[in-house]
This record gives sequence, C-alpha cells and structure tokens, in this order.
Amino acid sequence: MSLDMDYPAEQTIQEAYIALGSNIGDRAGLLQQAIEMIHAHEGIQVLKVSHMYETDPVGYVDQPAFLNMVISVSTCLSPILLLRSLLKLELQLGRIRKQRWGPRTIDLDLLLYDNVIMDQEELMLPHPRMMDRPFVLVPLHDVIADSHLLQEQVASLSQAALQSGKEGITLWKTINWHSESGHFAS
Ligand code: PH2
Ligand code: MG
Ligand code: MG
Repeated sequence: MSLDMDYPAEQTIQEAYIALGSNIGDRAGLLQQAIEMIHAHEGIQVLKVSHMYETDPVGYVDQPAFLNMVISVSTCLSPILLLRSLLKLELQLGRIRKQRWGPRTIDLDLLLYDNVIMDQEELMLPHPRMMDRPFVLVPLHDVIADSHLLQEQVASLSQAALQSGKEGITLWKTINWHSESGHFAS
C-alpha cells in the first residue's frame, strides 16, 4: 500500500492564514480576484478578510507601493498542497501582466497552518519573516483568532507599527467579506 504523505492520515479541517500583496496593475482588483479564486477552490474556504492597506515597499525599495491583506481560511489540504495551490493561483493571476524582473501582480504567502512547525526546503512554518514585517502584522491583526497562540504578540507589534507612523502603512480600503456567498460587499 502506498501512503500519500501530502494528506493528513485523517482528513481534518485546519485553519490557516495567508498574506496577499500586489504592487502592479489593478492592485485592489487582483487581491479581490485572488481571494475569490481561493474561496472557489473546493478544498479551501475563506473565513475572514482583513482590510486593505497601502504599504511602502520593504527590501527592494525602488518599486511601487503595495496593497497588502491577510485572510484566514479553513482547509482540508495539507500545508504542502495548500502552498502548491497558492503558487498555481499566483501563476494564473501573474500572467495577466508578466514583467520580467518587474514588481509582482500578486504574491500569496502561507503564514500559519494550525500550530504546525515545519522546516522544509519547499515550505517553512510559521513564515520565517512574518513577525518582522509590519505589512503582514497589521492586516493579520484584523483576522487572527482571539484564541491564537500569537494573537497578543501580533496585536502589540501591529499597534506599535501603526502608532510609530514610520512603517508607511495606511488603511486603503475597508473590506466586508461574506463567507457564505463568497462575495465582497461594496
Ligand atoms: N513583499 C515583498 C518585498 N517587499 N513590501 C511590502 N510593503 N509589501 C509586500 O508584500 C512586500 C514588500 C516580497 O514578497
Ligand atoms: Mg512575500
Ligand atoms: Mg511569496
């Protein structure tokens, strides 16, 4: 008998958090399209959607400002299969305007999957840089469960980043997501 290690032994439903970023093209439209495509995946349900934040680029700074969001999802996919689904989606959305070496139309990063700790070449969990990135922490604070192990830390770090005003993060658009219908209210 062969075991498919990508699936948990029992098909359990787990909660995961995904960061989204876009800094080229119709940034807001791309983020919303990505969320609707994630929700349309039969193994993933979008639970909560953060507000949309405009953020100064971090790292390679000579590129346009980003819009960033974070969503929580429930999924029956394993961490690796969830990651691969997100990468496939990036390709689908990235092909709208693919610029070589240019800024990205869409970036989908798996931040957290239940309380899984993983250190593989393909995937590290929790995301190794998430706690250093205000553009992740501020939207994550909108959606992270009160009961989550990292909730207090995320709350204090994101509040500090917003209060300092130095991180170049501004609320761009408030978002209302209806999980039942899988639609955004305008
Ligand atoms: N993503 C990066 C590098 N820098 N800066 C901001 N503000 N937002 C991002 O999503 C971002 C970034 C690489 O993934
Ligand atoms: Mg990223
Ligand atoms: Mg990425």
